[in-house]
Amino acid sequence: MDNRSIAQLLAETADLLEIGAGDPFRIRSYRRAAEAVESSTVQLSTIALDPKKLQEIPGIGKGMAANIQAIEQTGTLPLREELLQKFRPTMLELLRLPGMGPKTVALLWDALQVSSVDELDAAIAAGRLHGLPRIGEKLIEKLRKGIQDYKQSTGRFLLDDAETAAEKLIAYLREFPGIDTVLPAGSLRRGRDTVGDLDILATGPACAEDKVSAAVEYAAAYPPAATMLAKGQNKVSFRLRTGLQVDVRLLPQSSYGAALQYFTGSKMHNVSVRQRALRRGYTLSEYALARVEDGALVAGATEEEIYGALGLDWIPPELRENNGEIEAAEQHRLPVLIEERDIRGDVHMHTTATDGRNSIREMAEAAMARGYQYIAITDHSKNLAMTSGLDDRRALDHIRRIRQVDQEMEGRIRIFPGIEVDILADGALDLSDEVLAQMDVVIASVHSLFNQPRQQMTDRVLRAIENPYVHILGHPTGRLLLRREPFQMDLTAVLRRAAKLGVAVEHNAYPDRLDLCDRDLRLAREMGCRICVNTDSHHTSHLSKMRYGIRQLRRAWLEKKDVMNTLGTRAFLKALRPRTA
Ligand code: DGT
Ligand code: CA
Ligand code: CA
Ligand code: ZN
Repeated sequence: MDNRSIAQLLAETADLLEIGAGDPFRIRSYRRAAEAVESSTVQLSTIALDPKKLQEIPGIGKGMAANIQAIEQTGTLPLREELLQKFRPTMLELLRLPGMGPKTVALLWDALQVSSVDELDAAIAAGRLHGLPRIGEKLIEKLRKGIQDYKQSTGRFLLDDAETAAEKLIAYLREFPGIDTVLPAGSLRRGRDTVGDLDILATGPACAEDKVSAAVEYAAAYPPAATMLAKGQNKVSFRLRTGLQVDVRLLPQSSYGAALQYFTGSKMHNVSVRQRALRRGYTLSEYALARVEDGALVAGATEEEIYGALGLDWIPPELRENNGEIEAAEQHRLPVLIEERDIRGDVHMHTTATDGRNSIREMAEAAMARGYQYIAITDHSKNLAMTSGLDDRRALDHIRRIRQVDQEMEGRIRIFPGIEVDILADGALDLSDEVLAQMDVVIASVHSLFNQPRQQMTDRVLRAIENPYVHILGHPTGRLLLRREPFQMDLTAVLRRAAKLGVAVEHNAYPDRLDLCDRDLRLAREMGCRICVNTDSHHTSHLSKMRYGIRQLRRAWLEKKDVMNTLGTRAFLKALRPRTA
């Protein structure tokens, strides 16, 4: 275990002791040890088996050395576990609120039995904190604000962060003998653009009802788990250090499909499926699909069986939002959703000419490794000064360099010269038409003045796409997930005009953007827009973020034929807005 984690366990133990009004001397010794460990330059795990060496660290005595050894061996501290049994694990979260110390936590527990952030939120809302000793109006206000911030910061997570966290945990769970299948359910499985918490489902012989407790213990010992929230018969919930909550469920093979169906959601989809089951004389639960009259099991081990027994085709998780997928599954007309392997090229990426990290050639080679037939290099224009964006002259030089590398590739991959040209305040473009005319792929994007009034922004973007050299409208709403709302704009008007002009709209697959969102993508298709999915890579490693974009396209019901860059090189070029000039 790393020093920071050891220090955190010691500090938490000190906090818990203080909540329990423990011996001040003892409390201080834990705090001092936590600080010593945190600031130690020696990796404690390398000397944990040598008590003498541990005691050489100032602030660590004999008893504390034994504690650190226990942490290394078991991943926790007996005293901490004991105290967590006595109080509640969620109390440690309360302590993270500004203005909250162990004494206040103890007071709230004694007076109101409040032991979690949610309970505190409710108690404040009900005015139950008024009149408690040492709790004034100012502190209550501070806590209210702190709860808000806390909920926001632990609110939702980007899809790629959630997926990475899930993959690590899944790999860990699979190492346990007798666990063979581990899948994410919930919003991550449905590919939502952000994820609230992880719902992980595991099965295998070790998850059988009479054996499951060992697997539960193993899941609960997941080293990155920072706060244990609940531990049940076949379920463990904890929070990772990032604040991301994880629910792990261990299920017998016979009900794995039912659980996967239930915990994949969405809630609204499940409500519809359950009603359908009832109309057919079945009950559907997280354990099984069963007959109402005698409780006989109908299906449970796989999702296919369950949907099949209800007269439905299996529904891809991305569609399970109660948006018509059940009717479509009944009539066998679910779309054949686009897949990552359908993509033939990526036409939005940056290089060292502006704010990218790799050269033209490096980007091309990375794209070849992904099996692409073509890419476009689309660096920034001069209005984005902090990226050292290109002016007309540098843009022309860049075109020459791109064509040069394209030739050197000898047809193994095509590299199109392009640009991501800024849409200026009034809708004019940041480079001259003469230069734009020489680019094979022109993406126009808004990167500034996001707060213009709705009509002004609409006019601005409409004017930009009227420019005959624009092929693609880049990240059309400017949203940054968890950071910036989409800007105000009449998107329907923009999409209508784009469809008419033959300007494609981008789905920007970079996980901070995922712009257009799933709902707007569906609208764009309905309005007849061409759609192009790009990564906006600033590094060769970003090309693989394509998969997050594909998830959004699937959520928008899109098929291969709906997306331009599933076309081969020549067909793709032909599908770009024709140049009339
Ligand atoms: P999230 O975590 O906010 O990104 O979204 P989900 O969809 O992962 O929601 P979550 O974690 O609360 O629950 C996971 C799934 O479990 C949810 O999609 C459907 C199912 N589920 C949970 N609670 C309920 C419930 O009260 N009723 C029904 N029908 N399903 C539920
Ligand atoms: Ca979830
Ligand atoms: Ca959950
Ligand atoms: Zn951009």
